[in-house]
Amino acid sequence: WINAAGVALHRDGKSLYGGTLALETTLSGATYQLKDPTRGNTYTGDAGNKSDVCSGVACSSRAPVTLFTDDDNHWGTGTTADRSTAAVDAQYGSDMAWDYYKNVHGRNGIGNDGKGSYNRVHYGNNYVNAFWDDSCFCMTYGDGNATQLGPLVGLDVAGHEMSHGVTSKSANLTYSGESGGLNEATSDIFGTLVEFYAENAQDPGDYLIGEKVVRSGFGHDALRYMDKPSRDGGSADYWSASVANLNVHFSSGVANHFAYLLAEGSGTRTINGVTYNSPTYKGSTVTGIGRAKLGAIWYRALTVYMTSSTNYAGARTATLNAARDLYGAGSTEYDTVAAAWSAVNVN
Ligand code: ASN
Ligand code: ZN
Ligand code: CA
Repeated sequence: WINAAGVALHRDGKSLYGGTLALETTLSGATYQLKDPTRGNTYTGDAGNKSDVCSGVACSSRAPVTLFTDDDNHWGTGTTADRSTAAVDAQYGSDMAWDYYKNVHGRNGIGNDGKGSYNRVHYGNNYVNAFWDDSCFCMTYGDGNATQLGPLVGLDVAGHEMSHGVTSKSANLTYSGESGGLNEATSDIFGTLVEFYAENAQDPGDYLIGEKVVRSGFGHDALRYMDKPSRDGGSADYWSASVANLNVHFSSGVANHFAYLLAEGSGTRTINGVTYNSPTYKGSTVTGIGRAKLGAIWYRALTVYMTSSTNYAGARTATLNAARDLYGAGSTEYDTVAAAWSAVNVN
């Protein structure tokens, strides 16, 4: 129980996807709880492979959330044989999302009110999804199935889902049409920035979504690809009038592609060992301004300028306004926001 710096960790967990991780926990009597007093008491519980019974937003029953406990404060084993292992990943995902929003954007929790959320793992039976739910202000993770996806507790997936909570508390982008694509892209952008922020050698930052979660039967090595979203077989690389008719996880492609181009630029590039090749609508060249400025611009656009009905044209205006506020109207950053949107045919 020694971390990379040679410091003994008194509380840690062996995760599924991220190696051995430091955890903050709560001692209650003689037992430790998987509840983090340093991050708003965010906690993780076992849903016992039960499901919510809901019709729309009205639920007649909810899966249980049995708080994980441990006697020696060393959690999980690194495999699914121990039910605590996926809980370690989920709690870590919450930790990194909390830290990213707090330390990078000054946001105090998902709701910016200092309050933690909670996670439910082992939801349902072979449930192949994860979701944020505003009504419980909580995160839910399925175990996946044997062939397509494993347990959905990957760091970028966690960051994606919790960012739905941030969107809900800010722009509240309506989850259909172009605003729905922007809602999804916001979660992919910040899920990715959370992954880069964590600097976990077992799960380095990349512009792929769900690369840790997919299994060979899925047919792709990630759920989504930001450099060229059409790599997933369904997402749009460029805006057109028909983008609004796509599923929100595919119409998001236009903004994911914008975000990649804004941060990294067009053409080929290798980052943390992954090679990308990002095209542009008319073959223009975009020179990236880096991930930190992407995050600052998107966060300000989301929390200051976007509204529930913002569409792609409105997102262009919102991010230009944000770039003007942060860097000035004649800045390279402002001009690159314009160039990156034009490169995905949003003018
Ligand atoms: N995992 C999905 C998502 O967050 C759940 C959904 O379709 N809303 O996008
Ligand atoms: Zn989503
Ligand atoms: Ca990723």
